[in-house]
Amino acid sequence: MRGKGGSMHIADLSKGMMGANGILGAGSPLVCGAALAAKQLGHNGVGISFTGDGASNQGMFLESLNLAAVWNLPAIFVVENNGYAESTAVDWAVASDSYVDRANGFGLPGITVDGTDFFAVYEAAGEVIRRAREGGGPSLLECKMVRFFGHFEGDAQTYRADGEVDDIRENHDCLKLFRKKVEATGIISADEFNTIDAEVGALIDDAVESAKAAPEPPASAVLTDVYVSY
Ligand SMILES: Cc1ncc(C[n+]2csc(CCOP(=O)(O)OP(=O)(O)O)c2C)c(N)n1
Ligand SMILES: [Mg+2]
Repeated sequence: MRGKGGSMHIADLSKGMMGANGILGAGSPLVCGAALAAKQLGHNGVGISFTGDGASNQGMFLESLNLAAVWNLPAIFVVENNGYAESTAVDWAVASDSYVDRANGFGLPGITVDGTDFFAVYEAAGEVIRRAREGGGPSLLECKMVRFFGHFEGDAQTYRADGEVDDIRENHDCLKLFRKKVEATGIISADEFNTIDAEVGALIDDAVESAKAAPEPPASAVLTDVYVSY
């Protein structure tokens, strides 16, 4: 909150967003809890967890698949497979070639989809959400992704092939691919896309400028916005 936690600690309970988690894989059991609550309370909610290829090797994630299947929870486990966990390529760390096979081992159906294709993700997500809402239980959705950046600012990425990042930026940028597809239909014109790009760019520039211009917080604010008081 207010820039104190960094990317690991973004949460917005008012939108049902339970928060990112600095402990890899720890979000999955929480999502089982949310899905159990939805089932018990009889509302239409679906619990959805987002886990990286690395985090999905955590025991908690695999236990959550099992629990969700045993309790037939309206839970969806999205695996964002971007090929790397820090500097470890997925082939070095994940025994199975397919996350769907892994899910099948726990009794869950799954779908693998090109995660850079907005429309493919939309369709596949719709299918698994529908299944969960109709009482069909949990599913896994593997999104094949790419990684534009290193693991941290200044990561030299010596573990990546020459030209790999240039290629994915050129050919597998989900925003470029979305624009190409939508422009071809004529639903949104090139001019409209340029206007949107300029507006969003200006919003980001303004946010950066105002953050840089803001006064340093006083020492007395060190504990505010850090803990939620329930
Ligand atoms: C339990 C635990 N072990 C190790 C770490 C350190 N760590 C932070 S990110 C990361 C790699 C995560 O890889 P992946 O799940 O593929 O996510 P990506 O960075 O690709 O989004 C590791 C090992 C951690 N935060 N929590
Ligand atoms: Mg990864």
